[in-house]
Amino acid sequence: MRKNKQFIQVAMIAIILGALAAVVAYFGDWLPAPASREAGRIWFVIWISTIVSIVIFAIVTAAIIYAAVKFRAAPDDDTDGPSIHGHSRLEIVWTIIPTVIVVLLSIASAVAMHDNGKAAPDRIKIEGIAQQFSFAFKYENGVQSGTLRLPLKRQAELHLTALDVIHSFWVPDFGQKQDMVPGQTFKLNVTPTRLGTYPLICTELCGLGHSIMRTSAIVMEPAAFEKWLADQKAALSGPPGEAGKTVFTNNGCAACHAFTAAGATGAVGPSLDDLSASATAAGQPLEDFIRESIVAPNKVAAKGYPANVMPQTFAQLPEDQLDALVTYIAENGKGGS
Ligand code: HEC
Ligand SMILES: [Cu+2]
Repeated sequence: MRKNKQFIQVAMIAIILGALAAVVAYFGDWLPAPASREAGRIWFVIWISTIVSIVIFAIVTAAIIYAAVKFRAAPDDDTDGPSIHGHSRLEIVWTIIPTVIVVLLSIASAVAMHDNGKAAPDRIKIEGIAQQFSFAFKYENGVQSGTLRLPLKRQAELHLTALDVIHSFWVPDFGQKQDMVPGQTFKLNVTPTRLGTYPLICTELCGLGHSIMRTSAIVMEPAAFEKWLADQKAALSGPPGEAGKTVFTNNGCAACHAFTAAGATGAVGPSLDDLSASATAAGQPLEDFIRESIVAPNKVAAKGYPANVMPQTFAQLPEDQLDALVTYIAENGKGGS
């Protein structure tokens, strides 16, 4: 009888604690709402483990609180407690329960990982290249962009690699992290389920500029995505001025440079409006100077500006895009007009 009453009291405490923890877990703003199918599966596993954790937390903490209050020794009680030796049934129970839990969690994770790794027949392939301190994304038609654009509800198979040190691809709303390792290419599937612009960040400490290594993943309506891709392609094969402007915009130059022709006002790097003086100082023809500044930005750092800030990924640009970019900047960055 006494035991029954104790059990009910512990159970009451456990239910109260469990309810409190569940409220904190459910109403706390812990995770972004999943924006991809893959994230949905990962969230499912996270919720299973959260529920298991809450149950264990409630039972263990209830037992501790009950014991601390109920069995507290009186201030003047110096006697030893009863000497207890083993309890086989208890030991079997506390071995079997965790084993079952761990096996169930492994199965749930394995199913989620397997489903997330499955290739859809209509997937698009996108190459992702990381370098200190920027990302570049290349599409199958040759377009390269500093932001990742994805069509809604269609699987994108990202082929991720790095050029210098280890970086890591992370869009919190997509749930997955994937290391980007020089010399290796890893695949990652993303099937976006929500339109929007999501932060895309490097989540592997990769050097001094690690904290600025971020861009966006933009999920678009499929038709708008196809149009964007085709427009980029068309602009790239159009007159050099237009092609160069597209390359300039796609690769995020505007974030760091002021350039009147492109309406850019960035202030991290020097203005590109008047490069003649810099070219003369470097003893190079204007176009050669611009090309070298883009492909090997650290060879000569502009006076008063830090080296290693301008990304080196632009050396990866397809030759025709690089040519168009150089021509475009040379045309509009002579100064003195
Ligand atoms: C993260 C910021 C950043 C981005 C993005 C960036 N740059 Fe730069 N850029 C710099 C900094 C800082 C310098 C000055 C230091 C140096 O020369 O490396 C610079 C220097 C240059 C120079 C030489 C300017 C001079 O006066 O010597 C050119 C040309 C240039 N960038 C073009 C570009 C182009 C084109 C793009 C896009 C494809 C681009 N940059 C993207 C930061 C950036
Ligand atoms: Cu990085």
